[in-house]
Order: sequence, then structure tokens, then C-alpha cells
Amino acid sequence: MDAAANAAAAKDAEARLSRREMLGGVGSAAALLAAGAVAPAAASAATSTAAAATPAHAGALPASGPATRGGQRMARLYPHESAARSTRDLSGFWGFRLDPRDEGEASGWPQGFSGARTIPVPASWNELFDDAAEYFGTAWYQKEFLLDPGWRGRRVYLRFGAASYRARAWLNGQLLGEHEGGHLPFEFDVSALVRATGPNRLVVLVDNAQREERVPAASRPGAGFNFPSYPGVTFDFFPYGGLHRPVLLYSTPATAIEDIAVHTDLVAGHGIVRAGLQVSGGWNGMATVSVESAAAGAVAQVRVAVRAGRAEAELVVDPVRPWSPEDPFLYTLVVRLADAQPDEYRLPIGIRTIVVDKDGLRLNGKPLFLAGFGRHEDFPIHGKGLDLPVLVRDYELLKWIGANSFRTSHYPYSDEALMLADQYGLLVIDESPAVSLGFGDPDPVIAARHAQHARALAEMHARDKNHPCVIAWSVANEPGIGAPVGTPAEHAALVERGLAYFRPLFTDMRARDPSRPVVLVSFGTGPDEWSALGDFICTNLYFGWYVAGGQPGEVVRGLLEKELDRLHAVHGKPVMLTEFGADTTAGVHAEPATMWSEEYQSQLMELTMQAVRARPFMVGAHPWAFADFRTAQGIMRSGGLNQKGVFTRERQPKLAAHTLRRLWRA
Ligand code: BDP
Repeated sequence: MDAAANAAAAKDAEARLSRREMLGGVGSAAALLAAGAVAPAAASAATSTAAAATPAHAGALPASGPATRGGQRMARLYPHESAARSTRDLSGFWGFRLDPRDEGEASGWPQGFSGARTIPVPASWNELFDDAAEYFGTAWYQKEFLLDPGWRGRRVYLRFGAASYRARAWLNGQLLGEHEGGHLPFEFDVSALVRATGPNRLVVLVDNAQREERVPAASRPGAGFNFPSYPGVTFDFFPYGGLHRPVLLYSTPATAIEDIAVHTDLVAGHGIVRAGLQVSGGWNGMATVSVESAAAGAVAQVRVAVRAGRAEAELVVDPVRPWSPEDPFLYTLVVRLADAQPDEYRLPIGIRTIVVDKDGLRLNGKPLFLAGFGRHEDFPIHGKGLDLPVLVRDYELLKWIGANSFRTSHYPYSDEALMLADQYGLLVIDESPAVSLGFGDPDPVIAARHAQHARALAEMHARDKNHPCVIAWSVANEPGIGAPVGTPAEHAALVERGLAYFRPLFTDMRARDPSRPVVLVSFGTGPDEWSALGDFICTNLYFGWYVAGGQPGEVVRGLLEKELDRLHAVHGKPVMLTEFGADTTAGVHAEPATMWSEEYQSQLMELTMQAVRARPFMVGAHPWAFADFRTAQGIMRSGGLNQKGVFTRERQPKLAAHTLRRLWRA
């Protein structure tokens, strides 16, 4: 890096640091330095809680039976309906009560509680009730339901799409178990507890306390902040609480297909589908596996022997219609067990390949450039609650603007978001909830985050592994040294600490899924050593905003070009610009363009896209962000919103949207 780029990078580091302080993420220099460096052994020991690594071949399944923890099973196959399975959605109105003194459990609320008000599920509680607007503690949900008479004698499961952040559930007063992590599903086998006649009462405690050992993390208690924000979180989005995704009941026959892991390939013009199967109870018997299309019925079929609950099937689809953004064609993989009560599972699949090498990304053998956005699950009133109309509108706008991709910044999105992306042909970088990890924090805090982070990656893979839309896994967004620039030795120790943290996560993810690239999304001066763990380099650069804000286009372009070229020279891998942008208040205009105006954002988008497209090693550019979104209140976030959206929070285009549409649809 030359002197100018160096100076810019240092400024970027500073800007990031004070921005994080503004967001409450970084403690005082003294506290951070006092924390010392984590011993690498302590950090890697925490990985032993990660799911067992799978054999390094496609279609691989976890080595053991259902992964259970705290009474819950890891949710794997989505409860799609079939001839043998039904699903009931418990979305709707539930009873709700805040518990600011955490007295519910001791006061018998798990049996059912009084004083409930009505809340919709799914939704966040924060924008519904004024007294819950800034409520980050414990809240209780309850719902009564009757079991479908046809489900008697069958296995019955209860599946939560997501509860932010920790949930404990009781059915008819009996504890089912607990789950931690706000963005991934979990389920319980309720067959023995559910009543066949009379009402069943489901009670759920949802705890959304902001704690520094959670992922993502609250700011460190007692840390000194330059620019306090409220609530004090380390990340730039609002920490909404609630049952954010549907709660489903589903039933299966006694012997059930518990997991399927699909891997597809294209060889000499035909499609190969490999499916690893897992059946409950170590079942032995025959299974039929077929690939069906709506128009042609079964286009490939095999019978396989299931031994001790395991089998692998390989099918050839010829001719094949590969899945791609231009033609997101979905087949259905159907698995049927030859049993007295035959289970049947129907899984939508797309036949496609994704490859990364030093020359770039290729989808189905063709060069791929990712044009799209970082986004958020965020909408007025719903907060982070699943909103199907918003989902459809967002994907329509992505198509309108000519995008082919998005990143699930900064946490795994809903099942529904991925199912719809499969249908729309949108390519997804699936990101874990590990945003803004700081490595200046004390050992026990980092070890706790590591264990939770490892679990989230295992759960994300378990849920999302079969989606053709998912083309890469993002382990983390913008992890930082987390301390003000110290001596070179202090810096090196923190870099090492991060490496000891990330290496096992990458190893586990690659063992689970050798078929997709694994990346880490870094920023400006994020250590190159961490980015180097990724199969391609992902970087967030805010030249023109946090660095060189308001400066002439040539200055911004110069800084950007230097840093992109430097990253490519250092790593020798393809590079993607995963974030860039400028806060822009819709309706503010300026000629010549100034910061916050629509013209400024539009010009920044145009010059950035030009610099990116002029570099053959660049494999994508995602402006930050798709739409304005709610975040913590503070002096850098007018109206409590991050306004870097190319669309407003209500999804109306700013000038930059038209610019990108022109560039991306050309
Ligand atoms: C990036 C973060 C993103 C922020 C964005 C910003 O990845 O979450 O919202 O900066 O500051 O560093 O707008």
C-alpha cells in the first residue's frame, strides 16, 4: 500500500472505530488492553460443541442421529406437506405479557398466565406497543390449540421458525426445552405430551436481553463510548424481539425421513442428483427416490436399501434443465419409504453447480458476476416479523433493478425468504448472525460467543443446505480487532486471537459442505489474515462516506481502485465488494451533489460500479443497502434509520435505484 492508501486505510480504521463506539461496540482503550489476548487453545476448545463434521463428500449427512440440545432438536427438513405429512400453522393472535422483573417462571406462568394482551405472530413486539418500544427483556406468549383428529397416533412436532433471542417452551405445563439464537429454527418432539382431545396450551418465554456474550452482541457494560447510542449494541440494526417467524405443528408417520442432503452436478450435458438420506430409529428397508417435474412426472427414479437409517441415492437427469437466475427451474425430489405407514417427503431442488477458482465464480460453468444488495429483514410495524407481501415486493424490486443476488446481512433470513429466492432465481450469500465480533473482549466472553457462533453455523447449514439459491456461506461480517490501534505486537496478538477463533469454524463449514465457497466479509483495514480464510475475498468499503466523504469523485475512485487492486495482489483470489454506499435522505437534492443528497448516492453508485466492472478479478458488487432500515438511535442515524437504502424503508426508489437499473440491465 502506498502512503496515500495507507493514510486512507488508517482513517477508515479510525472512522470504523468511532462508528462502533457510536453503536456501543468498543470499550475504552484501557479496558481493551487490560483484557489481554485469548490463548488460542481456549478459543478452539469452544468448537467442540459444533455439530460433528460430516464426511467430505457431497450429499453428506451428520454422522449421528437427531442433534438435540436443551430438549430441542436441530430443525433440518422444512415441514413441507406430502401424502404422508401435514402441517398446521399456529400463526395468528397469541396472548402476550411483558415480564420486566423476570418473575413469570417462579409464578407459574408456564401453566398459562393471566393479564395477557393480544399479539400477532409472527411479529416483533417493539413497534406494536408503546411500552415495549425499547423493551429488551423477557416476554411471554401463549396459545391454545386442538390436535387434528387425523393426527392421533402419529408423531407430532412443534417447530419455531425463529425467536429472538432465547426461547423456552412448555406444552400443557411440561417443559419442552430451550433454544438460543434469534435467527434459526428449532423444534420439539411433542408426540408424548400433546393431548388428543381437549385444548393444548403452549407457553413460550422469549428473552431478548442484549448481552455481550450473545451473537450478535450488546456493547460491553461499563465501556467508555464517544457517541452513545440507544440501545447499546455492537451492530447497526435494531435488536427487535419476538416470535419472528411462523410456529408450525407438523405430523409424520412413526418411521420418518429425518434428513436429506442433496448435491447436484452437471456432467456432459446431464444432471446428477446425489441424495444422502437419514431415517428415524435406525430403520432398515427400501426407499424409492425420484426426481419429478410438474410437466413430465418422474424423470429419474431409483430404489435404495436403507441400512441402520442411512442410504445414499444417485440419479441421472437427462435431458436436464439446469437452475439459474435466468431460468430458476425447480424439480421435486420425492423420497418414499416402503413401510406399513409409508413416509413421503417432497423437496424442491434445482440442479446447478457453483465453482470458485482464481479466475472467478462460475454458475453451471459460466462466469458469474453478483449484482445485488446487502439487505435486512425490516419493515415498519412488523419489525423483523416475517411479512410475505414485503418479501414478494422486495424480490419484484430486485428483478426490476436487474439484481441477481443478495446477502442475508447480517443473520440467516427466514425459510420463506430462501424458498422464494429458489423460485425467483436469486443467488444468496447465506450469512451467520456473527456481525461486528470484537477481539479485544475478555476470554470468557469470546469463548461463549464462539460456542454460540459454531452452533449457529451448524444450524444454518442444517436448514439451508438443499437450497439451490444458496451459493456461498458467510461466516461473519466485519469482525474487528476491537481495540484502538496499539503497538504492532498487541495488534499481532489480536490478529492471532481472531485466527484461532475463525479457523475451526471454516474447517467445520467446509467439512459439512465441500460444494459451496465459504467466505468472511471484512472491511477496510480488517486483517488480511482473516479474509484470507475465505474462498474469495469479500470487502466492505465506504470511500466517499466514512472515508473521503464529500470529496471529488476522482479521489474516491482512486482510493477504491487502489484498495481493490491491493486486495487482489495480496490474496490472488477473486474479490467481491460486499458493501459500499452513502446515507441518503429521500427528497434531498443537490447540484453539485453533496453528501445525503440523492445525486450524491447515485454518483457514488455509478463510479463504484465503473471501477468494479473495469477489473476482471471482481466477482460482484452489492451496494449497501437495498432499503433504509431501523437501527439504534444516535447522532449518526437520523430518525433512528440507516438511510443508505437505494429504496426507502417503504420500498420507493431513490435516484440511485434508477441509476443501478440502467447499469445492471444494460
Ligand atoms: C457496515 C456494516 C453494516 C452497516 C454499514 C453502515 O456491515 O451493518 O449498516 O456499515 O455503516 O460496516 O451503514
